[in-house]
Amino acid sequence: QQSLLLLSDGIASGTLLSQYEQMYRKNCDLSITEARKPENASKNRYRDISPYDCTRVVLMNQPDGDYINANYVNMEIPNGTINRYIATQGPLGNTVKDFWRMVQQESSHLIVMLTTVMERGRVKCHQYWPANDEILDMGQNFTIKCFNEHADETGSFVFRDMLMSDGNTGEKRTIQHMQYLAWPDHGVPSDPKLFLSFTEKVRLARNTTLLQEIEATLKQVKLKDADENGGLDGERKNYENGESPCDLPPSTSVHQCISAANPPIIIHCSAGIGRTGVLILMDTALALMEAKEPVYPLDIVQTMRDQRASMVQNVSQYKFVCECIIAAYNKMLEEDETKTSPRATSAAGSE
Ligand code: PTR
Ligand code: PTR
Repeated sequence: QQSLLLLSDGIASGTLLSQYEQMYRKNCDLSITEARKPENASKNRYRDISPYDCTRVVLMNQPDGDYINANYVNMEIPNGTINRYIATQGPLGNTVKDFWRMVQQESSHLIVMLTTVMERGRVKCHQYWPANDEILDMGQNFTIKCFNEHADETGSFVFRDMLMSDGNTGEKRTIQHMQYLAWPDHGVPSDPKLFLSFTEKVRLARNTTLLQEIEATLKQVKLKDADENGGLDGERKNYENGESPCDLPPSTSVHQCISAANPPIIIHCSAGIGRTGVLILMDTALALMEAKEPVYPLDIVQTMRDQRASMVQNVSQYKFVCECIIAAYNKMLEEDETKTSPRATSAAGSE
């Protein structure tokens, strides 16, 4: 692919990196006012990392205000897919409940954590989940249980399942939690292969939960359809009236329904810009490659920075992802070759 050749040339000559350094960190046309209100000061982990107003996640029905340091980041792939994420800071002790309410509100099934709780003696993120087999009680009948905690074979990642229960609505939901352990802030992962394998695990988890979500929504549509005996036309009418096709609250709009079937992945590190940006960039590049579309990392970074400032924090992180993109492309080519010429391989083997 032309764009990938340009990419390796750009890295070699240094032009790509100087272009990265010239790019704005923050889009100055987008306002940041909510984050700076005095009542929200204690909800920000870092004074210099704030969400734009236009893409911030607005918490609904929360007694302590609607603010959380989080932005929606939507990445459109020309084949029609929209990969949805929420990029957010590592929760603080006083924002744990806000964080979980956000997970609930956004119908998210997947949380990706790219930091540890402590790094070099400094707190990077509050431990916002309970220990394995324990329950975190946040009051008002709202609890999180953690189970099935296990590390991968290299000890670089930890996976957990969380059961969220809201006694007031009766909602119970399992959420996957995937944590990358060996990746300090301002830095890059020690091993590109491990980073690629983690990104692939995240993609697999998204696809699996997406399929389950669509199946569940379809089942509810069918049940409701049969129940009302209204047929497909009846269903369409309900959509047009802005009614939900599933058992979301009656006020749920069509837009919210679609969002429910394509829920965002919640990604955080400590500030929610550096490592979080790297993962979203990599995931987007892989999706573009699969769709046989050109990959222009700088454009991707700009699209991200128009939704959350400073995404992909420094040039070493940018260079690292560009190299991983090239490695992933070569791997894809190799796999395609073995797929398309199985006879050549077996003939060579039998000679
Ligand atoms: N800049 C941070 C602040 O706004 O408080 C402080 C800070 C400094 C946080 C450095 C993290 C830092 O990273 P490291 O732990 O790698 O020095
Ligand atoms: N004020 C902090 C600093 O500049 O050090 C903010 C900060 C902290 C920025 C961590 C980025 C950080 O990395 P990450 O987004 O990967 O957690």
